[in-house]
Amino acid sequence: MRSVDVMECLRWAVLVVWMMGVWGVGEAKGEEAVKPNVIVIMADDLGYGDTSVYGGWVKTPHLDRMAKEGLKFLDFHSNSSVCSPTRAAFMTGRYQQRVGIVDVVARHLDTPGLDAGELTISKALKGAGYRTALFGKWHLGTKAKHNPVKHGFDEFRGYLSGYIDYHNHKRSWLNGLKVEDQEGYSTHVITKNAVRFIRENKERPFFMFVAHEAVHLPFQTPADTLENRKPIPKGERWSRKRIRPKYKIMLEEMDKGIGEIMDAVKKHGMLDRTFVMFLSDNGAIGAGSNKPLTTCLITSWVC
Ligand SMILES: [Ca+2]
Repeated sequence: MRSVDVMECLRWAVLVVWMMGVWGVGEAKGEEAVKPNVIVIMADDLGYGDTSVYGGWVKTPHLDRMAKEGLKFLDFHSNSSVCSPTRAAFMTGRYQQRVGIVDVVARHLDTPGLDAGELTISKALKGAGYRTALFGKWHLGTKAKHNPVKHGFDEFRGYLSGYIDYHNHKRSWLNGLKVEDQEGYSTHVITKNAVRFIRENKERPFFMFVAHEAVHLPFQTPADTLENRKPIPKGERWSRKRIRPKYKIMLEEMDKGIGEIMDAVKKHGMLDRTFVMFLSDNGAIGAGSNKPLTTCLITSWVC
């Protein structure tokens, strides 16, 4: 692919995904100047009013730093109020209805996955010589024909469904097409994969989609291992008092991971040739805050 086409791909992606910050955009010398690395970090169900970037109730120093040193967007609109359509639009650069993903991909909704014939940003960048990877959530189909490796990702470590247990994912964590678990708290596992991928690809352009599980339910912190869990008293499962402190820790853990990713970019000398973008796929539910917007996940009413 010609260099001008590479930039077209990037512009296409930027228009779709930029929401909270861009950091590390600059000029580089030689061939790398026209093939910058692209890292897209997507939170799941994070509210507009959750992070300190937007004056929210949880301190997120690493996101704050991204915004301070990069750009903060105040009028970005996600493509949908639920997971799969937003991801379909991001991956293809098209309205989600045009690729048949009008609702979350779920068995009971009889929704299809993303057809392997669609042109995706990962395919386009792979065709341009990029190494491509997805770590974390896919939610665009559970069949092999819908798998990220069929959509231009050289590497996929993560899960195909809407969410998993943060600690127990033996049956749902994949390496490409195969079930192959990586033990640990999913937010940490996703970050470790991302940092490792940056290290392994420091000599070549890459596109990495870091699709975090955080802060989607179930509300589980690193301390909520299987061994540590206690029965939840009746009526408290959705108690804001119970889940809000957990949500806060989940967001803080993701923010720490973003700091580790940024540190890796810096450590390997990529600051001047790496786009890093952060966004949420839609708004928050009960535990989070969407202020000053009204309503939440699942609804499209924003004023
Ligand atoms: Ca979501």
